[in-house]
Amino acid sequence: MGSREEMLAMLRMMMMIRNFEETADKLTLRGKVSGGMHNSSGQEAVAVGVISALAPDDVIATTHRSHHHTLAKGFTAREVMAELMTKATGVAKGRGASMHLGDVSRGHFGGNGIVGAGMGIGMGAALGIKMAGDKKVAIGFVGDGGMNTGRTWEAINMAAIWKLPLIVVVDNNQYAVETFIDRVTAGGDLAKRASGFGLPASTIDGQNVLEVRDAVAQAREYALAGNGPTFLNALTYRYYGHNVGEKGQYRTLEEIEDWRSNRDPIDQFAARLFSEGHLDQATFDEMVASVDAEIKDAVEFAENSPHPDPSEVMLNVDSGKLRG
Ligand SMILES: Cc1ncc(C[n+]2csc(CCOP(=O)(O)OP(=O)(O)O)c2C)c(N)n1
Ligand SMILES: [Mg+2]
Repeated sequence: MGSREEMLAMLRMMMMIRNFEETADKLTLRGKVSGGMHNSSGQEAVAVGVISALAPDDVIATTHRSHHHTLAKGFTAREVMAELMTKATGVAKGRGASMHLGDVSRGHFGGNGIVGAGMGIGMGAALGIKMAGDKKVAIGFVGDGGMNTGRTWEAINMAAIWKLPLIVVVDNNQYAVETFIDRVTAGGDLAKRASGFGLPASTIDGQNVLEVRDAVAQAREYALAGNGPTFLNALTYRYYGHNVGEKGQYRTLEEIEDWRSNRDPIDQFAARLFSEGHLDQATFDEMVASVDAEIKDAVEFAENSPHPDPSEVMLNVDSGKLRG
């Protein structure tokens, strides 16, 4: 399972992401976050499970819904919140906002507004890793909606035929805006579809952080041994609408309540840590308070930060080094 410290750090990270998202959601409704955002509440175990199986040098490329991946990758709540408010202290110096969090120099190849494109960039990063002879892997996150776009499968085909160190992670929250996955996915089983490309492919419980971590750890070993990519379809659920302000009337309240009450990734992991004696009430209460303080501090930091100087807007735009 891992050390107690590792387990508590994973739980705290999931709690921090949840608090960040619910806070950012409210700030968006109040007009403080520029251009809206996609809330990842409910999907924390996918992000935290994946990233906790990685080494710091491993890289990720992601989607329009990427706050959870970015925070789990080690970007601070301060710099992510500041980016949401397009402030100069943000992850991308205030040029990217919610959908373009990233910093190549820190192993984050960006969020992406084009469905499926982030995973293609992950494949490119994996090709770069292989050409350089580096011992690391790339994660290509993609949504279930991105499973029905052509570029996804072009990238998977190339990764498979060239044995690239790519791990495809489907952050499968089962909806692409208002469309339930079963209505648009021929053949039904995404892992079966991927296995047609000759790579290991499976569906995992995206609400179980340890199951996600172990599957990625195995895929990572497989890639580092030169065997090529793995495809992981992580089944999860988003609690809110597609983006802030969208009401999500295409889902029943019973369905949302069932996932929240019975399959919440944080509740399930905390319950397990309590029952196995790794967590006590005082430690848990301290974690709640420290996460709360961290997010309040992040909001204050972001609100008090300046917007970028317009004269710097084109600086380093083509170098992939926004902090340069
Ligand atoms: C190529 C392309 N087509 C359509 C859109 C519009 N669009 C934005 S998000 C989205 C749904 C994506 O669903 P999914 O991949 O499941 O990700 P989720 O929002 O559930 O995280 C669509 C169709 C887009 N941004 N890019
Ligand atoms: Mg989806």
